[in-house]
Amino acid sequence: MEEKLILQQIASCIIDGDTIKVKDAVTEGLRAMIPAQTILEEGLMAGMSAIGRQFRDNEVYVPEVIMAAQAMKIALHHLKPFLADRYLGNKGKVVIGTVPFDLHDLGKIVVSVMLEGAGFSVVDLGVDVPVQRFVEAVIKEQPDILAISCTLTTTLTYMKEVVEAVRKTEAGKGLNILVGGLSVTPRFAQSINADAYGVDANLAVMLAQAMVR
Ligand code: B12
Repeated sequence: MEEKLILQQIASCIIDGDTIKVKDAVTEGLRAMIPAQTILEEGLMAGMSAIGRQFRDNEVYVPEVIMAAQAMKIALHHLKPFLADRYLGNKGKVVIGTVPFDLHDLGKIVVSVMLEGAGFSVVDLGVDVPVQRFVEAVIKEQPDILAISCTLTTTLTYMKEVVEAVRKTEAGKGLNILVGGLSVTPRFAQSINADAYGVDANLAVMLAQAMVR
């Protein structure tokens, strides 16, 4: 099958929330020698953007979006070994999490997978992570980078709280803090004293690499 068609099929599996077919569709893409990065961007993310537009326009509702997110997670899990170059070695440690009360998971997962692919070891704290948990993780893990994700405009204020609380600790003083997510802007990132803002996962990787260099 032609590359474009396979990618469309992968995107359709995400849009339809087809948690069974999506794995086969990704496998077919890999067999057809489509680069894992292309499958991620032009298949999975394209599907997620489409469902996002449908959600915005009230064409689909929360259950459909949850199914799409489920399919995306399964696909990402399947694709991960092909994105990750295990021979790159350890480039540094990243602790990542989503701010309190924000349940949006996918952007953070994509960033994590891509960072692992670039040779970073990633400690993923999950979603709706309390401020104190970020602080404890920074003290315990002593990472090179703290990455914080925020999707909802209403939870942006917690990103500020996380940065402030982490900066107060010894481990957090010189720590590189990288922020991103749909509601974050470069200006906001600067206003809360984050070190960098990444608009997408590719930039997240480039910024993380620059931070540990
Ligand atoms: C999927 C989804 C959900 C799912 C989440 C499932 C899951 N497991 O993640 C569910 C159904 C649970 C959900 C719920 C809600 N959602 Co919602 N959701 C979406 C949707 C459709 C897609 C988001 C997504 O996953 N995109 C794909 C990922 C890969 O993209 P991304 O998150 O942008 O991440 C990329 C970058 O931002 C960046 N990035 C992300 N994190 C980080 C971190 C760092 C450090 C860096 C550098 C970069 C980075 O890199 C990523 C990859 O390139 C969007 C619509 C849209 N168009 O985005 C709405 C959207 C985000 N949701 C919205 C809303 C309002 C809600 C609800 C309040 C709805 C409701 N009325 O109940 C609830 C809130 C629940 C909560 N407390 O969090 C609004 C947010 C508006 C706003 N600005 O605040 C949106 C924009 C829809 C809309 N147009 O109204 N949602």
